[in-house]
Amino acid sequence: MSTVEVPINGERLIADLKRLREFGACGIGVVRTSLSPIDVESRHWLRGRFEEAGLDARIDGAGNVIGRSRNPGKAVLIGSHTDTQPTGGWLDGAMGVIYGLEVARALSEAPATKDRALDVASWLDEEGRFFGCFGSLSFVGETPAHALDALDTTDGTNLTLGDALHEAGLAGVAPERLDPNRHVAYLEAHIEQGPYLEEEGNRIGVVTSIVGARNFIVEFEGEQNHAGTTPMARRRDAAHAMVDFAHAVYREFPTAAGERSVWTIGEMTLEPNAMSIVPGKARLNLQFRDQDPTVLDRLEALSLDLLARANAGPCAATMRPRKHHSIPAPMDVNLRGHLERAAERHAPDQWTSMPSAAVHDAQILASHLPSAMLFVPSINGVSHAFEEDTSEEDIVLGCQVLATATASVLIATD
Ligand code: HGY
Ligand code: MN
Ligand code: MN
Repeated sequence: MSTVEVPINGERLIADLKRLREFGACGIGVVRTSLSPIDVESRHWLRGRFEEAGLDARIDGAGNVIGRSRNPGKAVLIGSHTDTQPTGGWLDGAMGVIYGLEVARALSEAPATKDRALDVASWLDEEGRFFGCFGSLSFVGETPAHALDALDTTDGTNLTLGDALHEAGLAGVAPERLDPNRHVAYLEAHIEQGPYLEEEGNRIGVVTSIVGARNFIVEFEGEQNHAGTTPMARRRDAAHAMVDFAHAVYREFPTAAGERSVWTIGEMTLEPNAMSIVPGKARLNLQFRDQDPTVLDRLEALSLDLLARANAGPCAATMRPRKHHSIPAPMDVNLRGHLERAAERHAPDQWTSMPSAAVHDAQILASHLPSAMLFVPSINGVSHAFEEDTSEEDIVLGCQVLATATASVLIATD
């Protein structure tokens, strides 16, 4: 393991993180959904910061902010995302991008690494306002064609991604692509977004594998009618059908689930959603995740079985896949070693290896490039909520571990 010193500047790191937080600040949280006006504004700011750090920076046709080192030779790529959930926290994604910026500066300031190449990226739409991981999928050449025209935003603004890119002035702008002759590794740092690091007294997590996640829209169609005059036996109540289906999911998924499977019904809507009207239509979003694709297949098969049972009732039920279905991805063992040694150096006995129960752009890159991730603790394990937070000490420590590991990976390319 290289023992080069690549000191980061913690104050500079925190200052940039807090400046980014101001784009879409909402109390202690952030609302900066991909390609919203404030997100576009933040991307131009970020591009400027990349340039000031000596990177050749641009916003590409997929909305990615890419900073490319001007140094020749093999490059490590560090990235994450700066778009947020409809009600998000200030660190989810943003921390990993600003880490990349700070590591690029630290490498350029250290004699042993000033001629090394580090590229930095903010991937568009990891959070799936439009699709999910759209920017990183574009970068690896897997742009999902139907994502551009889909009308299915998570924040109810109903705009297609194509229109949003056009409004951001990015229509026709060339996308950046992974360069297999240049990029040798991808590293991503992220908040854990869960409770384990904090509960176990660890300050760094080295990710072993990233979960796969699937989303389905399940729709129920009955008959809208009067809530008073329609006898119970004659109703085709879409709400009743949806609630029965949801109840069956919670009752039967444990029979098909793995040890760490999770499933969530995070969206439910009724039409016309009026107190004296029997709903004619209802729809829910069913999401489930696991590290094992065969478990995901089992849960999907069970969902279809529950759908068939719903169709035996008075309402018609349909189920269709929604947005990006992420594939479980093991992290590169060699890169994990660099992260583990750096963690032991800066946080001896306060680090652990662990799976990621959240989806990340790293699982997109992992199909094309050796990839690895590190986590820092989330206070109270909270994320995808305004209360999301991490101590400044842990934020700075995580960045130093990443800088040391990045230097070690770069030197190992000799
Ligand atoms: O949902 C996820 O796992 C990610 O934070 N988008
Ligand atoms: Mn994230
Ligand atoms: Mn997220």
